[in-house]
Amino acid sequence: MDKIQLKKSKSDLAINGGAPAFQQPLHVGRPNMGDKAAFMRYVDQIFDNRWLSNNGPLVQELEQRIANYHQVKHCVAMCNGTIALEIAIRALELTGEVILPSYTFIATAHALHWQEITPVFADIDPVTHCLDPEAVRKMITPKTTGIIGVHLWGHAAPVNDLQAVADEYGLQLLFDAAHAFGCSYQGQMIGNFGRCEVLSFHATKFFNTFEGGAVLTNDDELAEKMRLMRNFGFAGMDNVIHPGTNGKMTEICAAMGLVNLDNLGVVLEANRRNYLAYQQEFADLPVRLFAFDERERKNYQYVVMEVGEVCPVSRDEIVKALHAENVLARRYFWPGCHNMKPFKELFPHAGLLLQNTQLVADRVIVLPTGNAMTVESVRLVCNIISLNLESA
Ligand code: T4K
Repeated sequence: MDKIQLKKSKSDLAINGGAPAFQQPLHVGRPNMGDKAAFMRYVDQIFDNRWLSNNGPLVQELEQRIANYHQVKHCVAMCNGTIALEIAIRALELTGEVILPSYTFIATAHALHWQEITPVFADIDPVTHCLDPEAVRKMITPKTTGIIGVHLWGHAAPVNDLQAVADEYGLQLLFDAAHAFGCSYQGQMIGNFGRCEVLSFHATKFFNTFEGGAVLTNDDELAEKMRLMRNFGFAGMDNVIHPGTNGKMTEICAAMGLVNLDNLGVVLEANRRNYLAYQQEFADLPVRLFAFDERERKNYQYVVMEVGEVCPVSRDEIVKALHAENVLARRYFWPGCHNMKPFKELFPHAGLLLQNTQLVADRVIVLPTGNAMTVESVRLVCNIISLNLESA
């Protein structure tokens, strides 16, 4: 662990020739790790059982525990969140055009494009960073079959308003809940909204299984269909009854998940503690910390800072200064999916209708947190940001 010493003046900053604040890089998305000894006991069990994949006992136990945690009927575990999205999209028989935000991780758009569905980007609310239902309404055409809301940073998309739009036009609604493990909307756990909701258990997430993901749903038929699809459509030996792919989670990933589930309270407390420390340090700075609804359950996995017009230094200058100090802050999800090559080529003028997306994508810096991060490190990160603002 680095010895923490606050910097006194702007001449101490690494961009001005000072020593970097941290000897080891401070990553956004440093994995939250559970108990290693408990994980090794699962490894012994896996070796003893010689059961490695294909809906093994640990996967089944994990599914049950995640479904219980989210108070939802079904959890269908998958090898990662992107394949889980693709399987959900196929299971809902989406075709033609599907509306989604551009301000999301590229996987949301790729999952549609990979299924030969046109992703149609709608603008977001600049405060919540989630889809704006009125902007969605404007993008509906006779080819639209669905809407994907994204619960960005673990903050729920406007579920009821999106459902109203979906109902009015006869569209399917699903959610990319990759960031929203353990979060709620109007007091009800994520997993219970739309036709289904898709989680990611990637290493960088609040809850990880190394790689992994799942679809949560209360729909028995849909869950059964997705279980078939993730295992090549097999219904028993030699009997394929549905088109499918390989979306299965392995036992070793499930073991990591079971260990990390037992550690969720520790991670949540660390994230909350770090978030509150950031909030306290930012109180007097001309930057905004993304605010969560206090009435909802949240995981605080993303600490999102916004650099607005009143800030004397640009977002990119702050990121550069943080990187020089070994704080590997991220510009998630700049420049927006519509500006990434595959979609820029498809829709060169999409940006014209995405003004809030552009605004937010140019403002955001995601800062490190998690149970590998201490309050002292948070103070030092904020001290660096504060000195940079002074140096303007
Ligand atoms: N929908 C949304 C809204 C998503 O955010 C994501 C994934 C998905 C769908 C798709 O779910 P998955 O198919 O991934 O399950 C990362 C993750 O790879 C990605 O899972 C995640 N979103 C996205 C927000 O972040 P990058 O490009 O930032 O990854 P990378 O390699 O730069 O890693 C981030 C930081 O974490 C680095 O500073 C290093 C650190 N790190 C990473 C790994 C893997 C570690 O310290 N240890 C590790 O093991 O995308």
